[in-house]
Amino acid sequence: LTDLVVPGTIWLIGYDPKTGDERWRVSGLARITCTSPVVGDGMLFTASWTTGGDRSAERITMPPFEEFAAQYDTDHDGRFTFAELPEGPAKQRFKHLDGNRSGFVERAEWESMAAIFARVENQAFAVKPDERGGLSDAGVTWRFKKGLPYVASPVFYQGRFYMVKNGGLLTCVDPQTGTPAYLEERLGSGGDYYASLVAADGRIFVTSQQGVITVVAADPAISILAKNDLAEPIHATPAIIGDTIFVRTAARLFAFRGSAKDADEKR
Ligand SMILES: [Ca+2]
Ligand SMILES: [Ca+2]
Repeated sequence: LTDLVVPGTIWLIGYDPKTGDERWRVSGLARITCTSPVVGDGMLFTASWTTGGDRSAERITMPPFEEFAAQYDTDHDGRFTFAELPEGPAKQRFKHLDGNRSGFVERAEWESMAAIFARVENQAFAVKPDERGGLSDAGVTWRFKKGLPYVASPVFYQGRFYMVKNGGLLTCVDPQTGTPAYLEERLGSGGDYYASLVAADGRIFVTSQQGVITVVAADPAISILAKNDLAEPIHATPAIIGDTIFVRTAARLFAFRGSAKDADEKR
């Protein structure tokens, strides 16, 4: 059975590729999901994070329409103009809120966005298919809310699940139990992480937007093997073909190949 798996706001949805019909959905994604899910050990894993979605003091919530209108709908026409909204998350997202581009945020628009903000979850989770190959909330084996990536997709490699949080914090999770082998270990290379994690030859390659590729052993304890500063921004995910890793920086395409000495050691 093959499904087209599409992560979006709140929902991870599986479609029948032949008909486009929805076959299943699982809840628990962030408001904006940039990452791709990964598979391993007969499960599907996903991790997503967006500002304002953590269950903390910084979580963005929208008050009921009536409550907000009583305070800010100053001309009492039952909708908000940009000028009426106070400084804050709603005003910052005015274009997003005004879905029908009327120039006003109407009640329905306010309420649908409020429902999204109430439902989003920044988290990683693992989900097992049911006997029909469908995924649902009932099949979720664990959910994990730390060390989450924004743009960089996680990787499943040699029986472990890895993800990198902006700032250069690497987390390794046991895919069976959802417990971390290590949590938010500092790679020492800050900034954002756009390139997805890739793995080969017992190593995880973690690429920062500032251009540093940190090579970490695929072990249950953090072990940094090398750091390579390519001195140019990197947004693209490195590609591994055979014994060569291709890296596209802002201005160049690099190919790195294992040295003859390495090859000898492997024999
Ligand atoms: Ca108004
Ligand atoms: Ca509108």
